[in-house]
Amino acid sequence: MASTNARYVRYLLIAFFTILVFYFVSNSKYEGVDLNKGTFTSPESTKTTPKPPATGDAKDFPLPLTPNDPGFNDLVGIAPGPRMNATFVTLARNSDVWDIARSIRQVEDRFNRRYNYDWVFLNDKPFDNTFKKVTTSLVSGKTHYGEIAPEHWSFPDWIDQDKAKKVREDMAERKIIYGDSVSYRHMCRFESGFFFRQPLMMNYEYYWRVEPSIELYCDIHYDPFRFMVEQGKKYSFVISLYEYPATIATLWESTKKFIKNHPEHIAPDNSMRFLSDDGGETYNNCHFWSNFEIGSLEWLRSKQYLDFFESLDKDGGFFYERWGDAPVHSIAAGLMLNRSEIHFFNDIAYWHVPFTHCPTGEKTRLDLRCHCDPKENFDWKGYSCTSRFFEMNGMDKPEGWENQQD
Ligand SMILES: Nc1nc2c(ncn2[C@@H]2O[C@H](COP(=O)(O)OP(=O)(O)OP(=O)(O)O)[C@@H](O)[C@H]2O)c(=O)[nH]1
Ligand SMILES: [Mg+2]
Repeated sequence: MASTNARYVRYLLIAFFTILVFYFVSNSKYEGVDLNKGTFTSPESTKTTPKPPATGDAKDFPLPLTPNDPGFNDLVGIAPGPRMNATFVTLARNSDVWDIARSIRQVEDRFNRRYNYDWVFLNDKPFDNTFKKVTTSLVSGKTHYGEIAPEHWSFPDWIDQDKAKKVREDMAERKIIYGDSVSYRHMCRFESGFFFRQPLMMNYEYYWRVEPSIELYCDIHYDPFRFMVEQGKKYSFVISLYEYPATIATLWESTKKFIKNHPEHIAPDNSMRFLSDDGGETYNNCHFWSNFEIGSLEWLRSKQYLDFFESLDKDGGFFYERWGDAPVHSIAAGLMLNRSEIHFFNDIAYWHVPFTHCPTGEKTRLDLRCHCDPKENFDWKGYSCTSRFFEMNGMDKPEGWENQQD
């Protein structure tokens, strides 16, 4: 009798643990990971001082947006006030280490040394020790390193490989930039549909994308993440321009199909006028340049955005053409967000080869201690779409813009 009871108890325990294991496996797909465990610490790390926690109620520390606001000139030491649930994010290869080191240094010097936000690095291969050591030594917040799952960096099974290969050969002949590259296509698809649901990213609500070899030319006096949260912004940009039409020949057809299938996802006060000059019939190729982005991860993880990505992905243009993540994000933001949710950061001065955003207006540049050449500012030149953005939103262009048109 006693041994029968013991057997029942054993069966019950086994059943209980099996259910427990099954529960965790089936619920873990896009869950966050424990960041404390994931943090890389170099054996030679010199970071010994723990950072003082940022404290304070938002209302006690209003954002210093202009030189007249308290705290604007206080650029030394840890910034007071609350922090948002946000992270920097970089997709990179090990060979990008010195180029991303330059970018991190800029971001830290101009902003993050006072805010200490985390930084997530993602790669389709394991990061090597040099990459981790160098980047961890430069970032003032915690660093995390994620390896991308193969299904987020490969051809989906519905893609016809021969057709995709022919496209690459044809684009190579036509000398379309990155037209023959498979990895560039995986990169664009990953940035369009997967970076925001990597396990590490599930821990955060806002992201700031940083690429290798960028420059930041002005001090950032307030927390742009907090600005986004407090102002109800979901997506932001510093540079906008026209896409190379040969890379996205059918992207707008796919978009129109999506609009037809999902009218419920289209925002009532959308930015169609930024994207199209004929009420949505054709795409004018305007997009926000996505190598810089501060945005809401929750929005990218929303049903609206995921439905859009999945619809595009099924159409195959990431491989049958060379759809970039910039037009994909921009069309999504333009159609599925209200205009008030998209922000142009005039005060974040930025360079990614070959374009510069240098704030218009000498006073702004001096207040922000900028070191960019205003002649390089791309905003009002013919190939930029930023004028359209201003016009669509009825915004006044900053003083002096007329002198920067060519
Ligand atoms: N892990 C990984 N990262 C990549 C790969 N290709 C590109 N990236 C990263 O993806 C981002 C965009 O790639 P870039 O090569 O900068 O593309 P781009 O900005 O269109 O072109 P550039 O003008 O060359 O900068 C960068 O952060 C790269 O480091 C890849 O094959 N593997
Ligand atoms: Mg780049």
